[in-house]
Amino acid sequence: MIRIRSVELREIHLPLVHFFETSFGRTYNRKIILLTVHSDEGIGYGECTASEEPLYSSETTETAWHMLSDFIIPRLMDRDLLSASDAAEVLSPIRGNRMAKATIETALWDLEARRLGVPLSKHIGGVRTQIPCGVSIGIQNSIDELLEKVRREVSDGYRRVKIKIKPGWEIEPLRAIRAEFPELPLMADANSAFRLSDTALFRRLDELGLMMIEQPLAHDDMVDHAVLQKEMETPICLDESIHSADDARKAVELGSCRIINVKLGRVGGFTEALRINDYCARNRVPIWCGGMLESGVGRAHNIAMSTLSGFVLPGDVSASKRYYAEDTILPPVTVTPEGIIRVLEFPGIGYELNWERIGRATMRTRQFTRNRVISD
Ligand code: OSB
Ligand code: MG
Repeated sequence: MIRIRSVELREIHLPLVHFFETSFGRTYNRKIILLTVHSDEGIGYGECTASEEPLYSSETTETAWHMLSDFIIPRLMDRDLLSASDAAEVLSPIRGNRMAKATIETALWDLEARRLGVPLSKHIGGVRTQIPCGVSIGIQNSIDELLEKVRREVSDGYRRVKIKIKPGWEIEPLRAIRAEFPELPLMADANSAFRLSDTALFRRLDELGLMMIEQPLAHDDMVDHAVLQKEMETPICLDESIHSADDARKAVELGSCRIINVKLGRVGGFTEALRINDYCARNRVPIWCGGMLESGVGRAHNIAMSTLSGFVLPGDVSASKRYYAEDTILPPVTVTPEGIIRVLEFPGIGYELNWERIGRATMRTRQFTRNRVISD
């Protein structure tokens, strides 16, 4: 039984070490909501993965703050949960807003794991003690700069390189990487920047032996992706289009993709991620953990999710120092020269919060206790 006593929301601002550019623009600074949940038995932490602007998803940091404050936290505080796995059902009448929901859903799983004294990875049924890591490299100013970045990541041990593509930045950068790294596990993420009328371009990419192409077409599409997948050999991986296990099933049945990127925020938390894992493991659809430029708390949740049986491909889960000079957790997440992260064996997410760093980054906080807000 989990009886929530209080919840704290905290908005922090963190500068990225380097800007991150996708087909929809550049991010220099992250605005992140951290959530702390207290129950009679203990504490849990969550991080909201919504972005600053509604470009990847319709959610933003600000909409998540609103949804958490006015609907999600009050609804969860209104009743006792038998377990963390009940939270998703309690929140199901609230449409959409999955990143906002996942902020507290993931915190409740952390709380429950701590109360049981087990690592979060074990509590969700994970089977790995270490996870293989990939990197996501944003759009660069030149091919030379891109190649320089790829060299650094490969020499740091990363097992897979993904680059962001957009119209005009696709074949050339990918060919340049392929020429220098013929065997590198390489892939591209378009973040919905292309149309079905670009099919000829994707057929040309088939020559490069990419592991997959992520979300080439519209963010809400499965039908055109199925048409495109039939026209090309390279597997399509869906990201933006998949919000639930039901979406995963539909995409697989339609032939819209052969691989799925799972993000805890995009699917609303661990309960739905576990359903996607089960469906995909049963149907032999490889999945991997996507990233949203998370700070340490979100990164730690991603590490736990990546230990599930279906996560057979390296994900976008990499070292803290690639994103932040000083992370919100201690120790920061590190990657070995072999390109793996060792899963910590402490209870819950396994990392301590770096309150000194978090304190300096905090822009506002809000406290909630059972049935009422006590302070702003
Ligand atoms: O599409 O996977 C994506 C970052 C922000 C929004 C969307 C995406 C990404 C990434 C970064 O690719 C992954 C990471 O956290 O390293
Ligand atoms: Mg993506």
